[in-house]
Amino acid sequence: MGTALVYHEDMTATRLLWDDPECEIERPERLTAALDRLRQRGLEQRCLLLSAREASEEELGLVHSPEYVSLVRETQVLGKEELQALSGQFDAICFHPSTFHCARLAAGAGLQLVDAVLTGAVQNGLALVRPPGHHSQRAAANGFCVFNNVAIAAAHAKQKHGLHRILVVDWDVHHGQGIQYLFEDDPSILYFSWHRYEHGRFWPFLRESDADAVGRGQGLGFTVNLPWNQFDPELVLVSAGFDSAIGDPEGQMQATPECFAHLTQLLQVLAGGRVCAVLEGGYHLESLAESVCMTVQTLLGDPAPPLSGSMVPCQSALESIQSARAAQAPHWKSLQLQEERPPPLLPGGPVCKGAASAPSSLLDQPCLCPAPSVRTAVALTAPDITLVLPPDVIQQEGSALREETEAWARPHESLAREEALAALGKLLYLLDGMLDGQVNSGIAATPASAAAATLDVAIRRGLSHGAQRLLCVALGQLDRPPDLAHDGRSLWLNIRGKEAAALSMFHVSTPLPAMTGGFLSCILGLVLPLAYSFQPDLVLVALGPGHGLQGRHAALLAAMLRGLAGGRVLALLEEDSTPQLAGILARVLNGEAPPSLGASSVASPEDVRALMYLRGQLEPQWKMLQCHPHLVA
Ligand code: Q9C
Ligand code: ZN
Repeated sequence: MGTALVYHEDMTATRLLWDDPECEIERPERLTAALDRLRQRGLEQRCLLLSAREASEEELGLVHSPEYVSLVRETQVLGKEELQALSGQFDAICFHPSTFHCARLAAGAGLQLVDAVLTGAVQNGLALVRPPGHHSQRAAANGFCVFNNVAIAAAHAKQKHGLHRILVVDWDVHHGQGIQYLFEDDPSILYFSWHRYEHGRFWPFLRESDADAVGRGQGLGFTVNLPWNQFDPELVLVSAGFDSAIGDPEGQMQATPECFAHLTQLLQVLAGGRVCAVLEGGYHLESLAESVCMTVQTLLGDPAPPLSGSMVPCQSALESIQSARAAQAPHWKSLQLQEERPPPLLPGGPVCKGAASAPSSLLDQPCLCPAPSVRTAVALTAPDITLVLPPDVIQQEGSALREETEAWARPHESLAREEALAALGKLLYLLDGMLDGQVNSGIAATPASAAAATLDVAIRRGLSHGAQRLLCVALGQLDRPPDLAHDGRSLWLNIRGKEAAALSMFHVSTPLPAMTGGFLSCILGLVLPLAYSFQPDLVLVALGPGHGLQGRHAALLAAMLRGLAGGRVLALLEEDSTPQLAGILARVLNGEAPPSLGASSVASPEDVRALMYLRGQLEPQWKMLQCHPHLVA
């Protein structure tokens, strides 16, 4: 459906007219550097380009007072001295005669983006704007921000499009106190911000930027730091500041450009993929340009490049997450069960043994990340005519050589039958295409009776032909291949049955949760932390016999696993799966948003208990699990 890029070069006009070290970082080159890089990468050409329009004064009035709008309008005719004097009345603001025009274009760009997404002209998009918006308040400019672009867009989405639930995610390094103030009593706009705080010693130095600010009145629980699994937004707006990126002089944080690809991808599973990002901060031109490219590339559906570096959360991050969780728990059912810390009623099972941590030599090896010519290939045994696929998804005809296929099949009785052998040949051909970097992701099918053996071959083939670390997520009755080496190169995660058990840090089994809420917790609280910690360069996800997974759950799982291994994900289905299931998985692996889950039920106490038990068992080895509540082993 496409990605919009909203811009107008007039927004480069506003600039600093006098000496002010605080304001000089917010300069016109921010926009030109980002745009040039998008062009260089061929990303601009893939977008629908929209020329920003000015927001009307009525539209500005959705969140600003008429007096304030007049005040800004009148700056157009002021001289330099008067502009400087007026600027001094605000914190970190430098007016220019073009400020009013630019700020109206910035707000208008956000409105156009929302209109384009909500009328279905595009799926998502980015507005490249100056001045930024999230610090601006009803009657005040603040922190380079004049009109609150994202807040105006949110109010407009409610008023003109009749939406009832809008999620605003603010990943700028600063707290967007302007957005918080404007919507703190409004439960229809969930404002989530992460920001540098330093216990109040980081700009804007506000007590109300802390985790215990949770909104007020009707809006209690709709401000600050939340998981998103009960809100089910209809639209996601992003206050996309890149001053949290590495190299930024203002934020001094360490987020690599790839982080923004992952953040974007995580948000794309919400609201049917309707994501509108609007530029806020970001003052290191190189880092800004790269991060903008990562965001746009992900909006366009390209898989996120793997994250690099240590996946161990630091103590202070854990404390921040814990205090936000505690502050929000009274307002969100999904957090309450976990807060109560149910006792470990599970029959224990063998205590997790294995290496103290993943071998560091493996973690240090860079993952290959070429840009494959085919994003997604479908290798079903009998090409299915009822399969509805986007034009760029390839139906693979090829098969591996007969002798080779037979050699791999030989140890397995269940692979002796002709149909199983034919399916294996297609799978091996697809897998080789992925390992060679020609194909990014794919789907293969196998007769149910041969599912376990086919998966076994796929794992061995993957490990012997280029994958350094292989993650296998197996649903249903599939056992870990018994003679698979315990060398830390494969992580086996089985979701089925009744028992939760961590047989080693690389061999985990968990029950399939009964309801959507439990399934979400399982993915967010177990599968993803393990997967991101492991940093695989190949992911196999197998829906085996009796997997019991609904299509939309399978789609969500595939969409989330696509964040790993640069999107190098191979899904293995049973031959008699429905064409709908194959179709939806192919589209999701190809970068389409999974269908919205709807406002989900919370996890059952049993599901929560199983998850907490496993996290307790595994948390000493997989440190990322510490971000979630767990029972201490
Ligand atoms: N050096 C935005 O990122 N200066 N605004 C802080 C500490 C103000 C940031 C002073 C920063 C404003 C949109
Ligand atoms: Zn900022």
